[in-house]
Amino acid sequence: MRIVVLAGGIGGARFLRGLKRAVPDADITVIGNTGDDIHLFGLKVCPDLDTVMYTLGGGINEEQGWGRADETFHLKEELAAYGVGPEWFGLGDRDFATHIVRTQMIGAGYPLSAVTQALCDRWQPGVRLIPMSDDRVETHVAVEIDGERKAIHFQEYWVRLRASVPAEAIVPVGADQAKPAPGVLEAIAEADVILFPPSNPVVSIGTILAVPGIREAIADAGVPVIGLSPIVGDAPVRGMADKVLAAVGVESTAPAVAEHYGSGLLDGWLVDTVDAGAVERVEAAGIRCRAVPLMMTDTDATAQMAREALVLAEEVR
Ligand code: GDP
Ligand code: FO1
Ligand code: CA
Repeated sequence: MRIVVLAGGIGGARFLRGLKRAVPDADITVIGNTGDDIHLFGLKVCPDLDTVMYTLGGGINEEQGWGRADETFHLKEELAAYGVGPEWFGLGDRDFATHIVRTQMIGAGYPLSAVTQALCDRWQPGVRLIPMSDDRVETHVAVEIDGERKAIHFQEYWVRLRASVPAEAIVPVGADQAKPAPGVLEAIAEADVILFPPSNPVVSIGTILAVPGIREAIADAGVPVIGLSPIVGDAPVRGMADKVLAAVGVESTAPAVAEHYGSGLLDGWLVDTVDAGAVERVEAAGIRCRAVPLMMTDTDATAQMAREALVLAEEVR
């Protein structure tokens, strides 16, 4: 079975670990979000691609959900001693190596998709990980600080400000000019099923869908498209998705996120059992819906979520 998954960072990566356990023989292609990417200290950092690669490759810091296990921060401390920041973004020594290799290869002329493949040669994530685009896309957030409206990088909004001010708009800068990376449209066209894991609907999956051609390819693929809600009991399970959903005028509830994707894109939607009361509303929007446990407490529980998604796919096929 050929499965295509659109993934952000932690939510996408943890779901993929469960999916791999549920269907060990599946051919899984992951289309990764690169809107979170940031250039720091002259290096290109791709948080969501790295979170997927490290999580599936066994190198992730499990408690944190991002960055490397067994990490140290000597390099960051030495840079800070020179007064060189930003101090608010925690790049560790082990993680730095990934960004150095990536930046060096890009400087040598390799596209990000080829670089990602080379990095995955080491980590062996057991899926084909492709960035959504080789072109630079950077999510910016419009905020008002001290009466002044400005656009800041998504990481500054998320990590430095902890989403503490309202997001007035989310702009995937460069997305309109970006082309899907090689293999993205082909994987979608050849898929047997397409899954939206419980990733952020705005700044993870929304950014991938903003690359011209990807949304259309998914809608035209003619195979089941099934999503799993990242919102449980009217709040994100983790992170601050409510802040970015508000910016696009979507309430933080499981049915509202399904309606935001819409029946033109989604065929099926899984909500958590605590949101069972929302099933009817989702089905009224033309999207088949089931309520099942959606907490990724461990890989077995997550594998069960993946199985439920595949069962729903067969129901709508
Ligand atoms: P990020 O790029 O690291 O923010 O990760 P993603 O975009 O892939 O996923 C973030 C989303 O995962 C958040 O909106 C969370 O609500 C959601 N999430 C995290 N853990 C769980 C879980 O156990 N169950 C569900 N349903 N959603 C989760
Ligand atoms: N998230 C944080 O909350 N604080 C950090 O200092 C931080 C550093 C970091 C370094 C590398 C990396 O791959 C991810 C990192 N993240 C950090 C996570 C990440 O930037 C965000 O959680 C996601 O991009 C949100 O979607
Ligand atoms: Ca992310």
